[in-house]
Amino acid sequence: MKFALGNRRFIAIICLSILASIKANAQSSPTILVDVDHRQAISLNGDWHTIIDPYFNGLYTFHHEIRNDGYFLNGTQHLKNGEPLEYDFSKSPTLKVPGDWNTQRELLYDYEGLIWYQRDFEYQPREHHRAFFHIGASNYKAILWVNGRQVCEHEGGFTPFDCEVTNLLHAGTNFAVVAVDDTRQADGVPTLNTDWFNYGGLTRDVALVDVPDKFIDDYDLHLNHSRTAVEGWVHVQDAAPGASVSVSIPELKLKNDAVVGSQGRAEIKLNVAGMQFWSPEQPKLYDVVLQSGEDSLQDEMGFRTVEVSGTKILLNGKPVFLRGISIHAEAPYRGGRVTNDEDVATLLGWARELGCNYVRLAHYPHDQRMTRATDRMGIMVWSEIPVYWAEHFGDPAVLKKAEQQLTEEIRRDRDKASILLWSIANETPNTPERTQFLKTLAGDVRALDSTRLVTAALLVRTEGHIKYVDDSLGEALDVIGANEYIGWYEQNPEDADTTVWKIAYDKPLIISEFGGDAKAGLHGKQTERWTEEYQESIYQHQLPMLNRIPQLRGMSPWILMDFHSPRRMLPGIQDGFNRKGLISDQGEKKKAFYLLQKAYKEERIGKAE
Ligand code: GCB
Repeated sequence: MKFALGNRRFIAIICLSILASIKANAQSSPTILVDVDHRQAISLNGDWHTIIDPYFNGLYTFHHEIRNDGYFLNGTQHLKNGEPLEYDFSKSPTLKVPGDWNTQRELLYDYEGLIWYQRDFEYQPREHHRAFFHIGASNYKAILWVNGRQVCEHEGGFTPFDCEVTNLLHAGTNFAVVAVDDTRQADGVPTLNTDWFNYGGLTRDVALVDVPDKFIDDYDLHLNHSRTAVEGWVHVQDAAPGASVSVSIPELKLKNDAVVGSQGRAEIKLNVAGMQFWSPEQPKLYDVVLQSGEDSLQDEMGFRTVEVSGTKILLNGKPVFLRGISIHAEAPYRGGRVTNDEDVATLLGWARELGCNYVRLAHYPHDQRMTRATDRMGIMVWSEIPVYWAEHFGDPAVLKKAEQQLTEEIRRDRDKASILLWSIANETPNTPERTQFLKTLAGDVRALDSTRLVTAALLVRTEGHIKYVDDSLGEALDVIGANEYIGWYEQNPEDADTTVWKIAYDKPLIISEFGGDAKAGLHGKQTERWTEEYQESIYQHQLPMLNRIPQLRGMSPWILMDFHSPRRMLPGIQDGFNRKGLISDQGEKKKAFYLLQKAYKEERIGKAE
């Protein structure tokens, strides 16, 4: 026995150095391919074999040293040292991808930890083509191996990443293994505590994407400020300076031929006389064709301008008021993460029915299906990264993680006309470190996308009947977002009647949250908490108060639909749900839904200027 242990330790030490060399050879940093869903690809959605591994046995030896013979090898025989193999993917149960694991197996409902995913796939290499493994989102950390070789690692649960696997694939059957770990991290983004459920797994589409040797990996095409031209650039990976790029909009018979400069980018300018600009009233999208050498991409895009003038938000030069609602990426009726077009259609259909022209996609980037749908439907969007509550703002590593997620979000969605606002945080404490951290992010947004507005949902300070919006971050924002809960976490609903707002910034204000819980079907007096009547009374008193704020340019009450949250445990009422939805998770509309609907439809709420 002693010998056996010693032997195993020795093997582990060798393994460690082998793993380090494998890493050095094979591991690449993930990148992001734009428009993956319009590229030639093999979908890897469907059933994946899975192993639940709370002790991380597939990664570490019994002395917690890194294994080189871990589950990622997808072994089928005894290990070389004679040890029996104690796992077998082919006999292990499956989980559906895309999907969170929590709602697929009862046993996994509250599981937080590591789960291994494995599947085989067929592949035929093509000469002068490259293959990228695309993961739409995996919450929270993921490591990918292909044919037993480690490819890349990724952290962050709501943004896509792509890892090149060209040299790791062969003709015929290949296999992929992904280790997904959703353990909450104090230094993660988000951090340990959130008011939403930590759904783990490969929650969005997975695919093997085929691109030519030199391919378009990024672009920024937007309407210029004077609305006379579509401008920007196209980046071609590995293109030689002088390589040609063209961008065309066939419907308008527009085409621009350009050449790649020293940065791998071709500058684009298309004069756009006769273009119909994207707006909620007419969400016109054009087919845009991008071409360079062997590579060509076609996508639908809308073009519009958005800017701030004093306290106004201007869309295509005209003032707009954002009649909105906040939405979590949780599937109606069945719960779990949004994974398909039907979930998206239900949620956005309800927002439409409510009379919204705007949604706040809280508190993290949603599935791209959502932003493609808002583009088509003409619903304006606030998109957010999960910098939420008390992050470790003094830690430069946390800043890096937030910057990475922001970059991934913006690169994925920079071509979506419906997104007007990038939000960099929600309800963070007003400290110097926090402000420094978020000012850096605001600068990053402007460097990545100078055509949109930067916002954040700030906390509001209360003194008696006065509400102050004076968080020092306001300076760095284009649009001020503010959350308040008069009648729920503070005061009574009718205190809104006498509330006075003092806003330290001469900028547009969006009330990014207000509301209160109600259990659908629970009725009583307006003064009884948890009833539909109490929630309705919050809305009744809020709307006139909000209408008295001259610089109010939008609102997104909290929230469209009840959603799972481990913080909400009141038996018989909450039962694990935040019940601030205007609609229950089973689609029942509460009284407050109809009240807000009436106000929105009659345009009794909000002024654009
Ligand atoms: C907030 C948070 C949101 C919560 C909500 C609530 O201020 O931004 O994530 O879910 O309040 O219901 O308490």
